[in-house]
Amino acid sequence: MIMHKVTTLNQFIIERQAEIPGATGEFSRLLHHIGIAAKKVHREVNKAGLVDILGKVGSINVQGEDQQKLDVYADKTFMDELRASGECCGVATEENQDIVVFEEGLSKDGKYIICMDPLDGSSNIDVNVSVGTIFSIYKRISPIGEPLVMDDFFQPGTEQVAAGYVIYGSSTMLVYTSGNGVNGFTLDTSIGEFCLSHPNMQTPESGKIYSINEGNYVNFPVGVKKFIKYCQEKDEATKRPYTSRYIGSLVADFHRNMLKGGVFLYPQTSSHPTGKLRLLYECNPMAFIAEQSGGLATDGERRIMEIKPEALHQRVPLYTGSRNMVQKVQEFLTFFNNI
Ligand code: AHM
Ligand code: MG
Repeated sequence: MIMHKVTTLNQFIIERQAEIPGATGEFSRLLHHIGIAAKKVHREVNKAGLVDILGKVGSINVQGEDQQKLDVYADKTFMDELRASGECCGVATEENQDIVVFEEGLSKDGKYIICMDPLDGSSNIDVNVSVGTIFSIYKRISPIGEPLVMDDFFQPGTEQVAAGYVIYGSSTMLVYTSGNGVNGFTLDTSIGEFCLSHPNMQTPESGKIYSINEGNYVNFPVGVKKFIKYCQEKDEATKRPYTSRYIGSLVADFHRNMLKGGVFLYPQTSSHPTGKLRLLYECNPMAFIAEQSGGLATDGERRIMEIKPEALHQRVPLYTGSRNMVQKVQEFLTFFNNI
């Protein structure tokens, strides 16, 4: 029998602790608790199809508890685990209008804050399509022991200590970076552990996939329209036409492009004049991962991670993926002046 050495997420983060400047066991504990929450959400997401058998949202389950919507469940689960870690003193999530401050116990002295989208693309659950969790970790800048301030959450993405996502797909994976490359862990459900399956992930420099919701075509900036036509033209040297792939679940579209090479575009549209995706919960963490795997992420003008946030739920356009493809989008946008 061949025995493979398996590295679990917990082993890995303890071994890599030294990579984070000034990090002690606190950061490892935080990631450990994120891993636990991800496993709990995985379990519930996988039961989603049984909802008609077990009872619908809003009904009472056999234990007499109210059934929760999965995005509410994910939000509460991550919140509880982050609070339990004792290392995180406040959280901003897509589910909450305002920041949530942990004021009791050990947590109030935690040195990290988290921005996260607990269950991105949750409308896809009803049709059995992959969804994800996206998170971003910062060190607070206000002094420990004093109340958190909004500026703790309004740090540019360049200040991220770590970022990651969990994809609940045909298997569940946790992918994260702490600024020294990107590593992916697949959940082995037989032992209940995330195991290192994709060490040092690299985005191909170029790819053949473009991902965009073309239903919004008429409202796209001219540069994006021209880029789409460029993708569709035949050209042997650049292996065009490219292939269009759009799941409508950011984590799934991003993950596929990262593995295969490609570009993801969410420009401004008439219904979302500054773009749909949120800077704090979606764009910054994905940008950190994109760059750490050799790719790029811009809003068409600026590097995503250099944008100074001005509001918790701020939305920005997002162009991310393989370096050469993002640069090409950028060329089109600049040439056509982002109109
Ligand atoms: P959500 O945070 O409300 O779930 O929306 C975010 C999702 C992303 O996962 C995805 O990339 C995008 O919305 C798809 O939007 P659209 O349906 O407009 O193409
Ligand atoms: Mg979202």
